[in-house]
Amino acid sequence: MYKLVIANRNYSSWSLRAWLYLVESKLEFEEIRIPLFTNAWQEEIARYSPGGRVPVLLDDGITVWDSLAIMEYVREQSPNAVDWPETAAVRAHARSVSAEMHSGFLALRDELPQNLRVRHEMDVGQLSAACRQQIARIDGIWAGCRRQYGEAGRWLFGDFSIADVMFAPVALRFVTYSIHVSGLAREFVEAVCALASVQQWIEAAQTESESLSFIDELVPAKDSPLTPG
Ligand SMILES: N[C@@H](CCC(=O)N[C@@H](CS)C(=O)NCC(=O)O)C(=O)O
Repeated sequence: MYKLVIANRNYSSWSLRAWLYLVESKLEFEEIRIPLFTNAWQEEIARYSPGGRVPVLLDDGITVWDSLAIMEYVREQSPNAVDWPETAAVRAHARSVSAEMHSGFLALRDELPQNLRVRHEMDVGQLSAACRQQIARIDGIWAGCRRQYGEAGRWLFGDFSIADVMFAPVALRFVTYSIHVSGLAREFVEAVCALASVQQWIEAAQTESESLSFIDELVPAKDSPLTPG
């Protein structure tokens, strides 16, 4: 059985992606949870991954780290796992926006960190220009996908795909910080929030006792010690 190493549900968006992928793929796995940035964090995570970050997937002597590598590995192993869209052109589109998410939106990730337990009326004017531009870009990606593929289903590319997993935590950040998106983009936020697995993750996040003050108090990113992502 797979083992998945994750961090705090409340704060760790990359953990959420790998977990959501396995759950929506209906695969069984055991969870190993290591809270971020405790005294034991570095020593604990080093036991599982040379990269020192979560998520990490352990499969019978094989270690896979990094969310996208985990999803690619699992989809190769399991024919029924959540996949990319079927058509080459749509798949290329889904891969492009997913790669854009995986490697980008750094200002947004810094300034609007995942914090599922709270609601914060963010004054968008206080965000950096880069962050505001990234919010607009994400709105454009989601709205564009819904416009193009909305008739095929409720997700970005019709059926639920790896692209939805990549963007799901961003939808939740927009809820946490009351970030407004356009009507079509809103459909994606609503679809993510309605997912039973996402609700299950959020409920579990609410029972966690750890608190990362630099996120809870919204300390500017340059002053925060490490990046929960
Ligand atoms: N590109 C990685 C990012 C993983 C990542 O940044 N994880 C954060 C938690 S959400 C982490 O482990 N941070 C620990 C640290 O910065 O030391 C992925 O896709 O898995």
